[in-house]
Amino acid sequence: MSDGIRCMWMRGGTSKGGYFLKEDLPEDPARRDAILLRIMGSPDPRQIDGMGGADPLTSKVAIVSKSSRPGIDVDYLFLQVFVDQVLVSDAQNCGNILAGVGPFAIERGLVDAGEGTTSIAIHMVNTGQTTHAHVSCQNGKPVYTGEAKIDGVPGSAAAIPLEFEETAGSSCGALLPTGNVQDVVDGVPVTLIDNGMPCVILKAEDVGATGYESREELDTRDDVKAKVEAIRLKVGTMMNLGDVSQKSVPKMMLVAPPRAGGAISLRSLIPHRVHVSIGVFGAVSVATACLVKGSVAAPLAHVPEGQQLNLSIEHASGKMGCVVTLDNEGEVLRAGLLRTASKLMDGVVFP
Ligand code: NQM
Repeated sequence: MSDGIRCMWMRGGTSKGGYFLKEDLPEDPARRDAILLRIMGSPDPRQIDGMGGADPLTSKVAIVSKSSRPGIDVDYLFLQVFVDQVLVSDAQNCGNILAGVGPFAIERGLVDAGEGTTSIAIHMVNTGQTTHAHVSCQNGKPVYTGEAKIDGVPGSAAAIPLEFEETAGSSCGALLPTGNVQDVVDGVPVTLIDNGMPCVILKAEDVGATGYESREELDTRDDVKAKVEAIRLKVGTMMNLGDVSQKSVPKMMLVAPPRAGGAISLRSLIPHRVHVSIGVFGAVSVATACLVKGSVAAPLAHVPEGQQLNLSIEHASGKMGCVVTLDNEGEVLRAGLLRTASKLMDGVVFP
């Protein structure tokens, strides 16, 4: 058995995973990924011989290092370790795991914590954008306890506001990669959009769903999933993502009119399991779609007036509030939202 690898297990938003310093893992991506698969216990639907929680939302990895980029504190690479395939993908960002990156960077001494709030500039290696994370600190350490509640996580914790800029076209090269507000695929109108996460917006009713199902209910709907996957495989190249059969993007966003006071109702496939809530950049992309005139989402959405909008996405376990700032032309300039994180374990993992 090896001497093990130093890591911290953390909850970031509504996800959970292993946080590593870059220097603690092999440089070579193939060797690194083989180790991460063993750490998670993949491929195995139960991940019984590893740390993964048998769910894509709990089989995630953050690799963090001090940044040499001007004005940036740390670089963050996100890796999705597939549960039941020999696959580790860097083809997407994760804004939930991102919530733990600031506290982890402080814990490992990559960033000096001030008293009160420490603001950390994080370069997201997967897509090249920057996030500013605001972490509460005391005596040089992150504070995890607090009053902030996020749907999908029991109890409360310290708030970690995240602010994003210039996320449009993060992976697809443009906010609307086909240049159209709507395309039609397999007879279904779709909006292909990327404001931090490549997403396909479609009406739930167009694929035989309601958009109000529970996660468990929708997860058993093989008929819906087959239609959605057929569309996903076709739009990969249209979204400049190439062959997406082995990728965790694009995310499939089934929308319906809101019915709990939010802007829109959503069930998301990420892409083969139903999300228990919604991803962070997924939420930013859906909120943006609600604001794009002529999109599939716009006629269903309830959007408030103003230049700074609080758009709340209704999902399978509550709501995710997304604060969007528009420029004078009504285009999304900035987005931000609130997450929390927990430190669960700090130690050594044996692959
Ligand atoms: O969209 C799930 C999550 C995510 C990704 C997924 C995420 C995001 O909830 O930024 O956070 O869509 O795979 O962790």
